Amino acid sequence: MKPLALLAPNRSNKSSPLIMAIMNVTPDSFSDGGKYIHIDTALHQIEKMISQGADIIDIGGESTRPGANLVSATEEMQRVIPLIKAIKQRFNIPVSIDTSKASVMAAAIDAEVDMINDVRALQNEGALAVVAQAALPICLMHMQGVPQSMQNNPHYNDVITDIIDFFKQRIAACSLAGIATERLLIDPGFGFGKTVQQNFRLLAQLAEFQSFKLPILVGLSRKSMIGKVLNCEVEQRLVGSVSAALLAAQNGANILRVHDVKATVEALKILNAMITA
Ligand code: 7PJ
Repeated sequence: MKPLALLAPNRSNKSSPLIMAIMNVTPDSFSDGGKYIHIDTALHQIEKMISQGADIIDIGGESTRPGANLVSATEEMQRVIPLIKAIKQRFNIPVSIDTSKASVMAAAIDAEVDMINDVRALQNEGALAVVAQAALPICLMHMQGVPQSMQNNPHYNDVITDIIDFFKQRIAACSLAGIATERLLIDPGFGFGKTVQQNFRLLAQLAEFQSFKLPILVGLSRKSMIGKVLNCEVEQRLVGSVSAALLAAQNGANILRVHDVKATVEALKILNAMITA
């Protein structure tokens, strides 16, 4: 297995970002809702993404798109835990669990997940304690508000400094709970309570988050900030997504969370060819 030491903060910025491939097992995901709820279909897609160059598979069982329905812990577990086990059995690739629920995190840890990806940055009840008991990397993502209403009227004094302040607070909370800072990754949370302009400002100034000396993860793939600029639906956002991923890579992203692995890997090869020349 590729060690998650790959995520270590001392990876040079010039080395290519890792590809985190998205596997949503939700009936209502915004871009591939319902496509992968059957385990065999999901495993087939995962095998394909691995062959295309995915470094990590991110499994999500709760849709966090704007206005999405809430899902119970039991249902979320039924969606994700068998799949995590099946991937660990068949493939040699780190698996990340995209969840905010402490009980789902605990079950995923039992199923030998390699990383936790929390869009609520361990603010849900019990999450800090569960993660403190494990020794895995954990991604803290910024979100303003809650998915049901986060896009209604996002407001910041300054989107960059407000999010930097949020990370300072969450890193301190983790530290207090016994989670070593070296285990943390940060993600500004594109599309989570941000206007299109705020999202693009985050992309332009992504390098400011390097001040934490933690790996930076970004998810831009097929998001509405791309659809708004291109005026296109979710299935027409490939070129926009890859372009945005490339800009993020140039601006300091260490992990790119994407749907389209092959296209993103090819784009990164071009960037790398330029950098190494
Ligand atoms: C993100 C995520 C993201 C991290 C989702 C979607 C919505 N986790 N989970 N960052 N987005 N870390 O894929 O559009 O941006 S779900």
